[in-house]
Amino acid sequence: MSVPALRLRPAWALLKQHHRKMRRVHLRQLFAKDRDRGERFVVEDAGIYFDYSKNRINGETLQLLIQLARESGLRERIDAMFRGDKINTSEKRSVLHVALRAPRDATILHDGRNVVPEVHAVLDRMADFANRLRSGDWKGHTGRRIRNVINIGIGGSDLGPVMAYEALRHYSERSMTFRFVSNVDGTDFAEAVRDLDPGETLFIVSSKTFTTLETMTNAATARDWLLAGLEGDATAIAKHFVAVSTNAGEVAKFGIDTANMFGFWDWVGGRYSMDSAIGLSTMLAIGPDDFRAMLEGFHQMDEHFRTAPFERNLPVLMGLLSVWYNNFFGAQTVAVLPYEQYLKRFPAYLQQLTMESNGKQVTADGRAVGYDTGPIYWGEPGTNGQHSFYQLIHQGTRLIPCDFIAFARTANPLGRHQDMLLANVFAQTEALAFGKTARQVKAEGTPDWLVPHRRFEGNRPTNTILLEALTPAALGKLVALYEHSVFTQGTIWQIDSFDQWGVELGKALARRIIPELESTADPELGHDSSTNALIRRCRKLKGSG
Ligand code: G6Q
Repeated sequence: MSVPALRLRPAWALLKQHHRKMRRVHLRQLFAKDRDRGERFVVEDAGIYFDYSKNRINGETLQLLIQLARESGLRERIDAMFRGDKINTSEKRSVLHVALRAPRDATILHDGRNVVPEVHAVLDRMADFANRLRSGDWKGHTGRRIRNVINIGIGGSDLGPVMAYEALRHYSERSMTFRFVSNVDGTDFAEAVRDLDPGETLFIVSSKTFTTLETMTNAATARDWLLAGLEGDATAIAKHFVAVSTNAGEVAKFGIDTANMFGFWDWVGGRYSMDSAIGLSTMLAIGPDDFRAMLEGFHQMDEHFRTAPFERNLPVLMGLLSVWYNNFFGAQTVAVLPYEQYLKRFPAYLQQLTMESNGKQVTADGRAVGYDTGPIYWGEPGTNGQHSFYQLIHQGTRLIPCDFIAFARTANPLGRHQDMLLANVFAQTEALAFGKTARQVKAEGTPDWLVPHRRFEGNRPTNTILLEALTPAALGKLVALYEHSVFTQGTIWQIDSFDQWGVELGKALARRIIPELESTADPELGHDSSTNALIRRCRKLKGSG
Protein backbone atom coordinates (compact mmCIF):
# COMPACT_ATOMS: atom_id res chain seq x y z
CA MET A 1 0.00 0.00 0.00
CA SER A 2 1.35 3.42 -0.79
CA VAL A 3 1.16 5.87 2.09
CA PRO A 4 1.10 9.64 1.53
CA ALA A 5 3.93 11.69 3.01
CA LEU A 6 3.24 12.43 6.68
CA ARG A 7 2.45 16.10 6.23
CA LEU A 8 0.00 15.39 3.42
CA ARG A 9 -2.13 13.03 5.45
CA PRO A 10 -5.56 14.43 6.33
CA ALA A 11 -5.11 13.53 10.00
CA TRP A 12 -1.91 15.58 10.14
CA ALA A 13 -3.70 18.78 9.15
CA LEU A 14 -6.57 18.00 11.52
CA LEU A 15 -4.16 17.38 14.38
CA LYS A 16 -2.42 20.67 13.67
CA GLN A 17 -5.71 22.51 13.93
CA HIS A 18 -6.73 20.54 16.98
CA HIS A 19 -3.42 21.28 18.67
CA ARG A 20 -4.06 25.02 18.39
CA LYS A 21 -7.04 24.45 20.64
CA MET A 22 -5.52 21.89 22.97
CA ARG A 23 -2.32 23.76 23.72
CA ARG A 24 -4.34 26.28 25.72
CA VAL A 25 -6.26 23.66 27.70
CA HIS A 26 -5.05 22.76 31.18
CA LEU A 27 -5.20 19.27 32.65
CA ARG A 28 -7.09 20.87 35.54
CA GLN A 29 -9.89 21.76 33.12
CA LEU A 30 -9.86 18.36 31.45
CA PHE A 31 -10.22 16.57 34.78
CA ALA A 32 -12.83 19.01 36.06
CA LYS A 33 -14.96 18.57 32.92
CA ASP A 34 -14.74 14.80 32.84
CA ARG A 35 -15.06 13.22 36.27
CA ASP A 36 -14.29 9.69 35.06
CA ARG A 37 -11.30 10.68 33.03
CA GLY A 38 -8.88 8.85 35.33
CA GLU A 39 -10.72 5.60 34.67
CA ARG A 40 -11.59 6.12 31.02
CA PHE A 41 -8.17 7.01 29.68
CA VAL A 42 -6.78 3.75 30.97
CA VAL A 43 -6.00 0.46 29.27
CA GLU A 44 -5.39 -2.69 31.24
CA ASP A 45 -4.06 -5.70 29.39
CA ALA A 46 -1.31 -8.31 29.60
CA GLY A 47 -0.92 -7.46 33.28
CA ILE A 48 -0.15 -3.79 32.64
CA TYR A 49 -2.32 -0.98 33.95
CA PHE A 50 -1.59 1.96 31.67
CA ASP A 51 -3.01 5.26 32.85
CA TYR A 52 -2.66 7.93 30.18
CA SER A 53 -5.32 10.25 31.56
CA LYS A 54 -2.76 12.83 32.68
CA ASN A 55 -1.95 13.69 29.07
CA ARG A 56 -2.97 16.84 27.25
CA ILE A 57 -5.53 15.08 25.14
CA ASN A 58 -9.27 14.56 24.89
CA GLY A 59 -11.37 12.01 23.03
CA GLU A 60 -10.95 13.93 19.79
CA THR A 61 -7.14 13.94 20.10
CA LEU A 62 -7.20 10.23 20.48
CA GLN A 63 -9.46 9.75 17.50
CA LEU A 64 -7.25 11.91 15.31
CA LEU A 65 -4.06 10.18 16.44
CA ILE A 66 -5.61 6.82 15.64
CA GLN A 67 -6.72 8.17 12.28
CA LEU A 68 -3.10 9.19 11.70
CA ALA A 69 -1.97 5.66 12.56
CA ARG A 70 -4.44 4.24 10.06
CA GLU A 71 -3.47 6.68 7.33
CA SER A 72 0.16 5.75 8.03
CA GLY A 73 -0.57 2.10 7.31
CA LEU A 74 0.29 0.96 10.83
CA ARG A 75 -1.93 -2.11 10.65
CA GLU A 76 -0.34 -3.22 7.37
CA ARG A 77 3.12 -2.60 8.73
CA ILE A 78 2.53 -4.62 11.88
CA ASP A 79 1.34 -7.48 9.70
CA ALA A 80 4.36 -7.05 7.43
CA MET A 81 6.75 -7.32 10.37
CA PHE A 82 5.11 -10.46 11.75
CA ARG A 83 4.99 -11.93 8.24
CA GLY A 84 8.76 -11.57 7.86
CA ASP A 85 8.69 -8.95 5.08
CA LYS A 86 12.00 -7.16 4.63
CA ILE A 87 10.86 -3.97 6.35
CA ASN A 88 14.45 -3.01 7.23
CA THR A 89 14.79 -1.67 3.72
CA SER A 90 18.22 -0.05 3.87
CA GLU A 91 19.75 -3.36 4.99
CA LYS A 92 17.25 -5.49 3.04
CA ARG A 93 16.42 -7.55 6.12
CA SER A 94 13.41 -8.94 7.86
CA VAL A 95 12.72 -7.77 11.39
CA LEU A 96 11.68 -10.80 13.35
CA HIS A 97 12.59 -10.34 17.00
CA VAL A 98 9.00 -11.43 17.68
CA ALA A 99 10.04 -14.93 16.50
CA LEU A 100 12.55 -15.13 19.35
CA ARG A 101 9.72 -15.44 21.84
CA ALA A 102 7.16 -17.31 19.79
CA PRO A 103 5.94 -20.55 21.37
CA ARG A 104 7.33 -23.84 20.07
CA ASP A 105 4.28 -24.64 17.94
CA ALA A 106 4.08 -21.23 16.22
CA THR A 107 4.98 -20.70 12.58
CA ILE A 108 6.87 -17.59 11.52
CA LEU A 109 8.30 -17.60 8.05
CA HIS A 110 11.53 -16.10 6.85
CA ASP A 111 12.18 -16.53 3.14
CA GLY A 112 9.54 -19.24 3.17
CA ARG A 113 11.11 -21.20 6.06
CA ASN A 114 9.63 -21.53 9.53
CA VAL A 115 12.26 -20.10 11.91
CA VAL A 116 10.56 -21.09 15.17
CA PRO A 117 12.10 -24.61 15.38
CA GLU A 118 15.60 -23.10 14.97
CA VAL A 119 14.87 -20.56 17.68
CA HIS A 120 13.82 -23.30 20.08
CA ALA A 121 16.76 -25.51 19.15
CA VAL A 122 19.12 -22.70 20.25
CA LEU A 123 17.07 -22.07 23.39
CA ASP A 124 17.28 -25.76 24.25
CA ARG A 125 21.06 -25.79 23.78
CA MET A 126 21.34 -22.67 25.92
CA ALA A 127 19.20 -24.31 28.60
CA ASP A 128 21.31 -27.43 28.54
CA PHE A 129 24.50 -25.38 28.89
CA ALA A 130 22.95 -23.25 31.65
CA ASN A 131 21.90 -26.32 33.61
CA ARG A 132 25.34 -27.84 33.32
CA LEU A 133 27.10 -24.67 34.34
CA ARG A 134 24.76 -23.82 37.21
CA SER A 135 24.87 -27.35 38.61
CA GLY A 136 28.67 -27.45 38.52
CA ASP A 137 28.68 -30.23 35.95
CA TRP A 138 30.53 -27.99 33.48
CA LYS A 139 33.94 -27.45 35.04
CA GLY A 140 36.80 -25.12 34.27
CA HIS A 141 40.12 -26.32 32.83
CA THR A 142 41.60 -27.08 36.24
CA GLY A 143 38.52 -29.03 37.33
CA ARG A 144 37.08 -26.22 39.44
CA ARG A 145 33.52 -25.05 39.24
CA ILE A 146 32.73 -21.87 37.26
CA ARG A 147 31.64 -19.16 39.67
CA ASN A 148 32.14 -16.04 37.57
CA VAL A 149 30.58 -15.17 34.25
CA ILE A 150 31.75 -12.18 32.23
CA ASN A 151 29.80 -11.08 29.18
CA ILE A 152 31.99 -9.25 26.68
CA GLY A 153 29.94 -7.28 24.18
CA ILE A 154 28.90 -3.72 23.37
CA GLY A 155 25.78 -1.84 22.28
CA GLY A 156 23.00 -4.31 21.63
CA SER A 157 25.25 -7.13 22.79
CA ASP A 158 25.71 -5.49 26.19
CA LEU A 159 22.95 -3.08 27.18
CA GLY A 160 20.16 -5.68 27.14
CA PRO A 161 22.15 -8.31 29.06
CA VAL A 162 23.29 -5.79 31.74
CA MET A 163 19.83 -4.30 32.09
CA ALA A 164 18.17 -7.72 32.35
CA TYR A 165 20.71 -8.99 34.86
CA GLU A 166 20.20 -5.96 37.09
CA ALA A 167 16.44 -6.09 36.65
CA LEU A 168 16.22 -9.76 37.57
CA ARG A 169 18.96 -9.90 40.17
CA HIS A 170 16.42 -11.04 42.71
CA TYR A 171 15.92 -14.18 40.62
CA SER A 172 19.62 -14.73 40.01
CA GLU A 173 21.93 -17.44 41.30
CA ARG A 174 23.55 -15.61 44.18
CA SER A 175 26.52 -17.94 44.50
CA MET A 176 27.73 -16.74 41.11
CA THR A 177 29.20 -13.40 40.04
CA PHE A 178 28.08 -11.76 36.80
CA ARG A 179 29.94 -8.91 35.20
CA PHE A 180 29.78 -7.09 31.88
CA VAL A 181 32.68 -5.65 29.94
CA SER A 182 31.87 -3.37 27.03
CA ASN A 183 34.15 -0.36 26.83
CA VAL A 184 37.41 -0.49 24.90
CA ASP A 185 38.77 1.57 27.81
CA GLY A 186 41.03 -1.02 29.46
CA THR A 187 39.71 0.05 32.85
CA ASP A 188 36.45 -1.76 32.16
CA PHE A 189 38.21 -5.12 31.74
CA ALA A 190 40.80 -4.53 34.46
CA GLU A 191 38.18 -3.69 37.09
CA ALA A 192 35.94 -6.57 36.05
CA VAL A 193 38.59 -9.23 36.60
CA ARG A 194 40.79 -7.77 39.32
CA ASP A 195 39.42 -9.98 42.10
CA LEU A 196 38.58 -13.04 39.99
CA ASP A 197 40.31 -16.39 39.64
CA PRO A 198 40.74 -17.38 35.96
CA GLY A 199 40.19 -21.03 36.85
CA GLU A 200 36.64 -20.19 37.95
CA THR A 201 35.77 -17.68 35.22
CA LEU A 202 33.79 -18.10 32.01
CA PHE A 203 33.75 -15.48 29.27
CA ILE A 204 30.80 -15.11 26.93
CA VAL A 205 31.95 -13.25 23.84
CA SER A 206 28.71 -11.76 22.54
CA SER A 207 28.93 -10.22 19.12
CA LYS A 208 26.56 -10.60 16.23
CA THR A 209 29.29 -9.85 13.70
CA PHE A 210 32.29 -11.00 15.76
CA THR A 211 34.27 -8.16 14.22
CA THR A 212 33.40 -5.26 16.55
CA LEU A 213 36.59 -3.46 17.54
CA GLU A 214 35.80 -3.06 21.24
CA THR A 215 34.54 -6.59 21.73
CA MET A 216 37.34 -8.29 19.84
CA THR A 217 39.94 -6.20 21.69
CA ASN A 218 38.40 -7.13 25.06
CA ALA A 219 38.06 -10.77 24.04
CA ALA A 220 41.74 -10.96 23.07
CA THR A 221 42.70 -9.34 26.39
CA ALA A 222 40.48 -11.84 28.20
CA ARG A 223 42.20 -14.71 26.41
CA ASP A 224 45.62 -13.35 27.44
CA TRP A 225 44.45 -12.89 31.04
CA LEU A 226 43.06 -16.41 31.20
CA LEU A 227 46.10 -18.05 29.66
CA ALA A 228 48.44 -16.05 31.91
CA GLY A 229 46.51 -17.40 34.88
CA LEU A 230 46.44 -20.96 33.60
CA GLU A 231 50.07 -21.44 32.68
CA GLY A 232 49.56 -20.60 29.02
CA ASP A 233 47.67 -23.79 28.25
CA ALA A 234 45.65 -22.93 25.14
CA THR A 235 43.40 -25.96 25.57
CA ALA A 236 41.86 -24.04 28.53
CA ILE A 237 39.99 -21.80 26.05
CA ALA A 238 37.45 -24.54 25.34
CA LYS A 239 36.27 -24.57 28.97
CA HIS A 240 36.38 -20.85 29.62
CA PHE A 241 35.10 -19.23 26.44
CA VAL A 242 31.77 -19.49 24.71
CA ALA A 243 30.54 -17.32 21.88
CA VAL A 244 27.21 -15.84 20.90
CA SER A 245 27.28 -14.80 17.28
CA THR A 246 25.93 -15.15 13.78
CA ASN A 247 29.48 -15.50 12.39
CA ALA A 248 30.79 -19.04 12.91
CA GLY A 249 33.87 -18.41 10.73
CA GLU A 250 35.16 -15.57 12.91
CA VAL A 251 34.31 -17.47 16.10
CA ALA A 252 36.48 -20.39 14.96
CA LYS A 253 39.26 -18.03 13.90
CA PHE A 254 39.31 -16.57 17.39
CA GLY A 255 39.87 -20.06 18.78
CA ILE A 256 36.46 -20.81 20.25
CA ASP A 257 35.13 -24.26 19.40
CA THR A 258 31.92 -23.70 17.41
CA ALA A 259 30.38 -26.46 19.54
CA ASN A 260 30.47 -23.77 22.23
CA MET A 261 28.79 -21.20 20.05
CA PHE A 262 25.15 -20.13 20.32
CA GLY A 263 23.79 -18.67 17.15
CA PHE A 264 21.21 -16.16 16.09
CA TRP A 265 20.18 -14.67 12.79
CA ASP A 266 20.52 -11.54 10.68
CA TRP A 267 16.82 -10.85 11.16
CA VAL A 268 17.54 -9.98 14.82
CA GLY A 269 18.79 -6.40 15.23
CA GLY A 270 21.42 -5.85 17.94
CA ARG A 271 19.15 -3.66 20.08
CA TYR A 272 16.34 -6.18 19.70
CA SER A 273 18.46 -9.17 20.72
CA MET A 274 18.36 -9.50 24.52
CA ASP A 275 15.88 -12.37 24.18
CA SER A 276 18.06 -14.25 21.66
CA ALA A 277 21.25 -16.14 22.56
CA ILE A 278 22.63 -12.66 23.40
CA GLY A 279 20.66 -13.24 26.61
CA LEU A 280 22.84 -16.23 27.54
CA SER A 281 24.24 -14.40 30.57
CA THR A 282 20.66 -13.68 31.65
CA MET A 283 19.78 -17.35 31.36
CA LEU A 284 22.89 -18.36 33.30
CA ALA A 285 21.91 -15.91 36.03
CA ILE A 286 18.21 -16.67 36.39
CA GLY A 287 18.01 -20.21 34.97
CA PRO A 288 16.16 -21.55 31.92
CA ASP A 289 12.70 -21.59 33.50
CA ASP A 290 12.72 -17.94 34.44
CA PHE A 291 14.25 -17.07 31.06
CA ARG A 292 11.35 -18.83 29.36
CA ALA A 293 8.94 -16.96 31.64
CA MET A 294 10.53 -13.72 30.41
CA LEU A 295 10.05 -14.83 26.79
CA GLU A 296 6.42 -15.62 27.54
CA GLY A 297 6.01 -12.07 28.84
CA PHE A 298 7.48 -10.69 25.61
CA HIS A 299 5.16 -12.91 23.61
CA GLN A 300 2.05 -11.77 25.48
CA MET A 301 2.87 -8.19 24.60
CA ASP A 302 3.58 -9.18 20.97
CA GLU A 303 0.16 -10.78 20.73
CA HIS A 304 -1.47 -7.78 22.33
CA PHE A 305 0.28 -5.47 19.86
CA ARG A 306 -0.63 -7.65 16.90
CA THR A 307 -4.30 -8.11 17.77
CA ALA A 308 -5.65 -5.37 20.07
CA PRO A 309 -7.62 -2.58 18.38
CA PHE A 310 -5.59 0.62 18.28
CA GLU A 311 -7.91 2.28 20.82
CA ARG A 312 -6.86 -0.32 23.39
CA ASN A 313 -3.39 -1.12 22.15
CA LEU A 314 -0.75 -0.18 24.73
CA PRO A 315 2.29 0.27 22.46
CA VAL A 316 0.20 2.03 19.82
CA LEU A 317 -1.21 4.51 22.35
CA MET A 318 2.20 5.10 23.89
CA GLY A 319 3.79 5.65 20.49
CA LEU A 320 1.03 8.01 19.33
CA LEU A 321 1.25 10.08 22.51
CA SER A 322 4.95 10.44 21.92
CA VAL A 323 4.24 11.65 18.36
CA TRP A 324 1.66 14.12 19.73
CA TYR A 325 4.21 15.84 21.97
CA ASN A 326 7.14 15.49 19.59
CA ASN A 327 5.49 16.80 16.44
CA PHE A 328 2.78 19.12 17.71
CA PHE A 329 4.02 20.48 21.06
CA GLY A 330 7.67 20.46 19.95
CA ALA A 331 8.79 18.43 22.97
CA GLN A 332 12.34 17.27 22.46
CA THR A 333 12.71 14.61 25.11
CA VAL A 334 10.88 11.89 26.99
CA ALA A 335 11.86 11.03 30.56
CA VAL A 336 11.53 7.41 31.68
CA LEU A 337 11.34 7.18 35.43
CA PRO A 338 11.21 3.66 36.89
CA TYR A 339 10.31 3.56 40.58
CA GLU A 340 12.11 0.27 41.03
CA GLN A 341 15.77 0.12 41.94
CA TYR A 342 16.26 -3.10 39.97
CA LEU A 343 15.43 -1.12 36.81
CA LYS A 344 18.34 1.24 37.28
CA ARG A 345 19.77 0.39 33.84
CA PHE A 346 16.42 0.47 32.06
CA PRO A 347 16.71 4.10 30.88
CA ALA A 348 20.19 3.39 29.46
CA TYR A 349 18.82 0.35 27.67
CA LEU A 350 15.92 2.39 26.29
CA GLN A 351 18.24 5.09 25.06
CA GLN A 352 19.69 2.67 22.55
CA LEU A 353 16.37 1.06 21.70
CA THR A 354 14.63 4.35 21.02
CA MET A 355 17.36 6.63 19.74
CA GLU A 356 19.31 4.20 17.57
CA SER A 357 16.00 3.11 16.09
CA ASN A 358 14.34 6.44 15.47
CA GLY A 359 17.24 8.89 15.26
CA LYS A 360 16.82 9.22 11.49
CA GLN A 361 16.57 12.20 9.13
CA VAL A 362 15.44 10.51 5.95
CA THR A 363 12.39 8.41 5.21
CA ALA A 364 12.77 4.73 4.36
CA ASP A 365 12.90 5.68 0.68
CA GLY A 366 15.61 8.25 1.24
CA ARG A 367 13.77 11.61 1.26
CA ALA A 368 14.51 14.27 3.88
CA VAL A 369 11.78 13.94 6.51
CA GLY A 370 10.93 17.61 7.04
CA TYR A 371 9.60 17.03 10.57
CA ASP A 372 11.08 15.94 13.86
CA THR A 373 11.66 12.23 14.40
CA GLY A 374 12.90 10.37 17.48
CA PRO A 375 12.92 12.35 20.71
CA ILE A 376 15.74 12.05 23.24
CA TYR A 377 15.00 9.43 25.87
CA TRP A 378 16.60 9.74 29.26
CA GLY A 379 15.90 9.03 32.90
CA GLU A 380 16.91 7.67 36.27
CA PRO A 381 15.11 5.65 38.89
CA GLY A 382 12.84 7.40 41.34
CA THR A 383 12.93 8.63 43.95
CA ASN A 384 16.54 9.65 43.30
CA GLY A 385 15.69 11.81 40.29
CA GLN A 386 13.27 13.83 42.39
CA HIS A 387 16.23 15.25 44.27
CA SER A 388 18.01 16.35 41.15
CA PHE A 389 16.52 16.99 37.72
CA TYR A 390 12.78 16.95 38.50
CA GLN A 391 13.06 20.65 39.29
CA LEU A 392 13.33 21.34 35.56
CA ILE A 393 10.41 19.07 34.75
CA HIS A 394 8.22 20.87 37.30
CA GLN A 395 9.24 24.48 36.81
CA GLY A 396 11.56 24.71 33.80
CA THR A 397 10.57 26.20 30.46
CA ARG A 398 10.56 22.92 28.53
CA LEU A 399 7.81 20.41 28.13
CA ILE A 400 9.02 16.96 29.13
CA PRO A 401 6.49 14.14 28.87
CA CYS A 402 7.34 11.45 31.42
CA ASP A 403 6.73 7.73 31.76
CA PHE A 404 6.41 6.70 35.39
CA ILE A 405 6.89 2.95 35.85
CA ALA A 406 5.80 1.41 39.13
CA PHE A 407 5.17 -1.98 40.73
CA ALA A 408 2.66 -2.59 43.50
CA ARG A 409 4.77 -5.26 45.18
CA THR A 410 8.48 -5.35 45.85
CA ALA A 411 10.87 -8.27 46.14
CA ASN A 412 12.30 -6.59 49.22
CA PRO A 413 9.44 -5.65 51.53
CA LEU A 414 11.17 -3.65 54.24
CA GLY A 415 9.00 -1.72 56.68
CA ARG A 416 7.22 1.18 54.98
CA HIS A 417 9.63 1.57 52.07
CA GLN A 418 7.35 0.34 49.29
CA ASP A 419 4.36 2.50 50.22
CA MET A 420 6.64 5.49 50.51
CA LEU A 421 8.04 4.72 47.07
CA LEU A 422 4.61 4.37 45.49
CA ALA A 423 3.29 7.46 47.26
CA ASN A 424 6.03 9.37 45.51
CA VAL A 425 4.99 8.09 42.07
CA PHE A 426 1.42 9.23 42.55
CA ALA A 427 2.44 12.50 44.21
CA GLN A 428 4.76 13.39 41.35
CA THR A 429 2.26 12.71 38.58
CA GLU A 430 -0.40 14.61 40.53
CA ALA A 431 1.90 17.58 41.08
CA LEU A 432 3.05 17.59 37.46
CA ALA A 433 -0.51 17.54 36.15
CA PHE A 434 -2.25 19.93 38.50
CA GLY A 435 0.52 22.11 39.89
CA LYS A 436 -0.23 24.74 42.46
CA THR A 437 -1.77 28.09 41.54
CA ALA A 438 -0.52 31.45 42.72
CA ARG A 439 -3.75 31.79 44.67
CA GLN A 440 -3.09 28.54 46.54
CA VAL A 441 0.47 29.57 47.27
CA LYS A 442 -0.68 32.96 48.54
CA ALA A 443 -3.37 31.41 50.71
CA GLU A 444 -0.62 29.54 52.56
CA GLY A 445 0.73 32.91 53.72
CA THR A 446 3.58 33.12 51.21
CA PRO A 447 4.80 36.71 50.81
CA ASP A 448 3.99 38.22 47.40
CA TRP A 449 7.61 38.38 46.24
CA LEU A 450 8.05 34.64 46.79
CA VAL A 451 4.82 33.56 45.10
CA PRO A 452 6.20 33.32 41.52
CA HIS A 453 8.98 31.05 42.76
CA ARG A 454 6.68 28.75 44.64
CA ARG A 455 3.94 28.42 42.10
CA PHE A 456 3.69 25.33 39.92
CA GLU A 457 2.07 25.77 36.55
CA GLY A 458 1.27 22.05 36.19
CA ASN A 459 -0.07 20.76 32.87
CA ARG A 460 2.99 18.51 32.58
CA PRO A 461 1.94 15.27 30.87
CA THR A 462 2.71 11.83 32.27
CA ASN A 463 1.93 8.18 31.62
CA THR A 464 1.76 5.83 34.59
CA ILE A 465 2.65 2.23 33.85
CA LEU A 466 1.67 0.09 36.81
CA LEU A 467 2.37 -3.62 37.19
CA GLU A 468 2.03 -6.04 40.04
CA ALA A 469 5.68 -6.98 40.49
CA LEU A 470 8.94 -7.00 38.55
CA THR A 471 9.00 -10.66 37.55
CA PRO A 472 10.83 -12.09 34.52
CA ALA A 473 7.52 -12.06 32.61
CA ALA A 474 6.87 -8.45 33.60
CA LEU A 475 10.28 -7.43 32.30
CA GLY A 476 9.56 -9.13 28.98
CA LYS A 477 6.25 -7.27 28.68
CA LEU A 478 7.82 -3.95 29.51
CA VAL A 479 10.62 -4.28 26.99
CA ALA A 480 8.23 -5.43 24.24
CA LEU A 481 5.93 -2.51 25.11
CA TYR A 482 8.73 -0.05 24.34
CA GLU A 483 9.93 -2.01 21.28
CA HIS A 484 6.51 -1.77 19.70
CA SER A 485 6.03 1.83 20.75
CA VAL A 486 9.26 2.61 18.89
CA PHE A 487 7.87 0.69 15.91
CA THR A 488 4.64 2.69 16.01
CA GLN A 489 6.52 5.98 16.06
CA GLY A 490 8.87 4.91 13.27
CA THR A 491 5.88 3.91 11.15
CA ILE A 492 4.23 7.31 11.56
CA TRP A 493 7.51 9.00 10.62
CA GLN A 494 8.04 6.61 7.67
CA ILE A 495 11.63 5.89 8.70
CA ASP A 496 13.64 2.68 8.87
CA SER A 497 13.77 2.01 12.63
CA PHE A 498 16.03 -1.00 12.17
CA ASP A 499 19.23 0.30 10.63
CA GLN A 500 21.98 2.39 12.30
CA TRP A 501 24.21 3.86 9.62
CA GLY A 502 24.93 6.82 11.90
CA VAL A 503 27.40 4.81 13.95
CA GLU A 504 29.65 4.05 10.96
CA LEU A 505 31.51 7.30 10.28
CA GLY A 506 33.07 7.63 13.74
CA LYS A 507 34.11 3.97 13.66
CA ALA A 508 35.92 4.40 10.34
CA LEU A 509 37.69 7.57 11.49
CA ALA A 510 38.81 5.89 14.74
CA ARG A 511 40.43 3.07 12.77
CA ARG A 512 42.46 5.68 10.92
CA ILE A 513 43.50 7.53 14.09
CA ILE A 514 44.58 4.47 16.13
CA PRO A 515 47.91 4.04 14.28
CA GLU A 516 48.49 7.80 14.45
CA LEU A 517 48.37 7.59 18.23
CA GLU A 518 50.42 4.39 18.37
CA SER A 519 53.26 5.16 15.96
CA THR A 520 56.65 5.86 17.50
CA ALA A 521 57.63 8.26 14.72
CA ASP A 522 55.69 11.51 14.33
CA PRO A 523 52.78 10.66 12.02
CA GLU A 524 51.78 12.80 9.10
CA LEU A 525 48.35 14.07 10.02
CA GLY A 526 45.79 14.91 7.40
CA HIS A 527 42.76 15.82 9.50
CA ASP A 528 41.34 19.28 10.16
CA SER A 529 43.49 21.61 12.27
CA SER A 530 41.59 20.89 15.49
CA THR A 531 41.87 17.10 15.21
CA ASN A 532 45.53 17.32 14.16
CA ALA A 533 46.35 19.51 17.18
CA LEU A 534 44.46 17.24 19.58
CA ILE A 535 46.33 14.17 18.34
CA ARG A 536 49.68 15.95 18.63
CA ARG A 537 48.88 17.23 22.11
CA CYS A 538 47.77 13.82 23.27
CA ARG A 539 50.95 12.18 21.94
CA LYS A 540 52.95 14.77 23.85
CA LEU A 541 51.00 14.29 27.08
CA LYS A 542 51.52 10.56 27.01
CA GLY A 543 55.17 11.04 26.21
CA SER A 544 55.27 9.72 22.66
CA GLY A 545 55.40 12.96 20.69
C1 G6Q B 1 22.37 -2.36 17.64
C2 G6Q B 1 23.58 -1.95 16.97
C3 G6Q B 1 24.84 -2.00 17.81
C4 G6Q B 1 25.47 -3.37 17.93
C5 G6Q B 1 26.89 -3.23 18.47
C6 G6Q B 1 27.57 -4.56 18.68
O1 G6Q B 1 21.29 -2.44 17.14
O2 G6Q B 1 23.71 -2.68 15.80
O3 G6Q B 1 24.67 -1.48 19.09
O4 G6Q B 1 24.71 -4.19 18.76
O5 G6Q B 1 27.64 -2.44 17.60
O6 G6Q B 1 27.64 -5.28 17.49
P1 G6Q B 1 28.07 -6.77 17.49
O7 G6Q B 1 27.07 -7.56 18.25
O8 G6Q B 1 28.16 -7.18 16.04
O9 G6Q B 1 29.42 -6.84 18.16
